[in-house]
Amino acid sequence: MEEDYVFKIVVIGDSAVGKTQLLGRFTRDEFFLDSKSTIGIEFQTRTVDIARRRVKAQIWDTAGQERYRAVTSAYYRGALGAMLVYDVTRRHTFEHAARWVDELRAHADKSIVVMLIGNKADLAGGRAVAADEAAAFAEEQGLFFSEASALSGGRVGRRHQRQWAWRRRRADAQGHQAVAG
Ligand SMILES: Nc1nc2c(ncn2[C@@H]2O[C@H](COP(=O)(O)OP(=O)(O)OP(=O)(O)O)[C@@H](O)[C@H]2O)c(=O)[nH]1
Ligand SMILES: [Mg+2]
Repeated sequence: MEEDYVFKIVVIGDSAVGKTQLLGRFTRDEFFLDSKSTIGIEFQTRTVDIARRRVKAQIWDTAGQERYRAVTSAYYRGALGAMLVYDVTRRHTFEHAARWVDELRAHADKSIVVMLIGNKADLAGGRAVAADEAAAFAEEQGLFFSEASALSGGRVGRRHQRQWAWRRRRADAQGHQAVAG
């Protein structure tokens, strides 16, 4: 069945924060403990029904490792949403979030919707970033915020669905359909 909308979403954040695993959890409900670092760019899709419309999310994933990052503008082109992921157990990945926000402001559409995601929330004992602190940063930067766990699957589905419902309304308001493929 044809989809009514195709939304491009990009996933960004430092290496090993769990971007690829979050994506795998969401699109195939899979998780691999020994995943390999991403090289280049990949995308995965999942179609969901929201308010009687078929919405295909085309979610782009790339390497957080600096040495693989040849992409900038092309990666962000046409993206309606971004998921900026950090690892709640590694503080520097949260501290780098401000730099990722700068990169978005430099290369992405001004109206892009950004969700800050504190991943690995299952590792409660190793927590190095308080949810309140991240929520405050998100508010100051105008981002949505949620913690998640690609390992346990916590909150991944509902969060995305909320994001899409929101985006579909916006797409309706702007009168555009099927932005890609
Ligand atoms: N405990 C736990 N481990 C996770 C979670 N998500 C990812 N991991 C682990 O963290 C490591 C890195 O995950 P990836 O998804 O490959 O990280 P990435 O952000 O895609 O990394 P790059 O591709 O290098 O940018 C892997 O060993 C995963 O198994 C999670 O929610 N909880
Ligand atoms: Mg990856």
